[in-house]
Amino acid sequence: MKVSLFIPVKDEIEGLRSILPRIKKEWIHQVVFIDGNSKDGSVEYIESLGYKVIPQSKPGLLNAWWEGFDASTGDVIIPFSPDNNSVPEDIPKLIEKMGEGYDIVIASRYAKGARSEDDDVMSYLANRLFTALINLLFRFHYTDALTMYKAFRKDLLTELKLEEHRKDHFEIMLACRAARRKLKVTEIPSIEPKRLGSDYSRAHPGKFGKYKSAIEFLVIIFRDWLKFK
Ligand SMILES: Nc1nc2c(ncn2[C@@H]2O[C@H](COP(=O)(O)OP(=O)(O)O)[C@@H](O)[C@H]2O)c(=O)[nH]1
Ligand SMILES: [Mg+2]
Repeated sequence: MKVSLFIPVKDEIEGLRSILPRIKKEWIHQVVFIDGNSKDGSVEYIESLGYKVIPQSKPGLLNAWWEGFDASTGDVIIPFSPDNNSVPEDIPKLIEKMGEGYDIVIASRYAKGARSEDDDVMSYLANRLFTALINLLFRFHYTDALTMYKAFRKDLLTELKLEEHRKDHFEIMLACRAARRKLKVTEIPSIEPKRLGSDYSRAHPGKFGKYKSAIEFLVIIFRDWLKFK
């Protein structure tokens, strides 16, 4: 089983310095870095460790995701946040579980024994409520449907027709569609430490960004509930 670790980066020098030395190259087949025009030395630091960095051609985190997936040559993809939200030591645990034949293994922040140290009240409630809504509508058993940190079979991108919706929020669609198809999904408990570095490289800065995402999430959930078979 070949594993591609996909890391989107936008000015994350502080997180990268803490995270990258802890990722063992023998765990994975490939690390794909997609850079959103970092200006804080992130790219230079990554390259100094012998990795290649791909500059993003279209702006925005979603484009970074798809450019990362397109560049991934593994059978399994693990999206990984370099801002300290994803714990590198859980990578081998995700891979081991995938080896047992799962389609998706989620690094859950809300499974027994896990927690998020990065949540505020709003993000905690949003994560729990959206996960509960997806479980209710699609009759599934997620504890964390929204986290980016997980391992999944790359073929799901075509099997679940995700490639046809490159402009839609990826995690929500993957969660809804995997649940609808009753795929083999499991979770491991994974602590989400606090984000390192500045807030401005966040994908959805400010309060308004979060409300906009929440509405987008609802639209996708109900669209897939009605239409995706
Ligand atoms: N390549 C790229 N990376 C981005 C962009 N926006 C955010 N990121 C990275 O995506 C990762 C996840 O974003 P973050 O805001 O922390 O997401 P959250 O933890 O889910 O709120 C961070 O490490 C950012 O550096 C972008 O436009 N391009
Ligand atoms: Mg983050």
